[in-house]
Amino acid sequence: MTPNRSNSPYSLTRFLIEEERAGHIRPDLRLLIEVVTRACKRISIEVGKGALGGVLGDAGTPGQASINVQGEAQKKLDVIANDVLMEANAWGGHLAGLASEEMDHSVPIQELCPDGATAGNYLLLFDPLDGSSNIDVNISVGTIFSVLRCPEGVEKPADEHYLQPGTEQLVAGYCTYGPNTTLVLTIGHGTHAFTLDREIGSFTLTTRGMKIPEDTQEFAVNMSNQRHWQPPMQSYVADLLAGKTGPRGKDFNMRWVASMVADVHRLLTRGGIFSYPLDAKCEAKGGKLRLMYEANPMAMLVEQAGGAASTGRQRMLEVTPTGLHQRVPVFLGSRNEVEAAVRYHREFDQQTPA
Ligand code: P6P
Repeated sequence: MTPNRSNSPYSLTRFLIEEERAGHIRPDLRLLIEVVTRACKRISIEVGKGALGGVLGDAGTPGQASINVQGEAQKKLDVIANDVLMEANAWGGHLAGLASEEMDHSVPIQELCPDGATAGNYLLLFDPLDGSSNIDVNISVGTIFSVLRCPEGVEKPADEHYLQPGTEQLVAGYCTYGPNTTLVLTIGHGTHAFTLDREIGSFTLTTRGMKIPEDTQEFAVNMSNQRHWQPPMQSYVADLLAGKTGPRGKDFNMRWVASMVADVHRLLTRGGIFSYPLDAKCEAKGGKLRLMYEANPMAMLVEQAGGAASTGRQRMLEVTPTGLHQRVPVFLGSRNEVEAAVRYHREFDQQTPA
């Protein structure tokens, strides 16, 4: 009897094989995605141990915190997640190199696997555990990743070979470790969600073709920075807060998880706008969030779901990178709301002499 395939769970592997047959991805890129998502399953297990796994709290020794290139104290799970992704990708032969929020510089595959892994065609960038300040209070965190093509003829990629605009991304995704573990992935043909079936250890397709509503009544921003914002952001949010009685003519709700993966997953699921604008505290660094492994992959996922992503003054995916850990202001989510926020910035700039 032929099994009733229509009822069998639609696994990530089956989805990727069908995308390969459709000519959307090459076999080596499909295998790279499988390696990265398998590492995310391992990270989900480590995160899920919580206090029982001795993995909470700060990395380093008592009184001697471990500080990463961002100047942030690393959590134990930041280091664990980074190691899981490095180990998983060391021997596969799919990568030419990788770069992480947790490491000062990119790592060519020859250094990652000295016994001569074959250099592959791709560059992998990731934030191994975004939102990790939430770990110790049991709030959702996640892994964000992005895949670029290694430039032709580059055997041993260095940092400058990663500095490609977001439009060059071949793959973008995140895995959120929350009440359930969900992978959200794009290979340039829509944004799709896969939920981890823990009983069989497999990601199962649960939403094909996520679509972000064009309008929203929900915004996500850290309001405690309000007094530090630039004038266009002050005006934009003041009008949101004025609600029905103000120029927007409708009331808005606010959410801020302080875990980008959680906030973005919400707006991909039900609409919204996520903002981390320039403020007096982060302006000198160019912003708070990182372009290459936070803003760009999220921008690709959001655009592929019909949303928009901007720095407030430029389409995110068209920013020309100048540094591996470059920071940018971020507005992304429901298309019409992002365009509203951009309009406040454009009108301010037009009225302000250069
Ligand atoms: P704040 C987490 O550290 C992160 O990089 C993003 O995940 C999150 O959106 C943002 O920073 C939170 O920043 O200033 O609210 O703590």
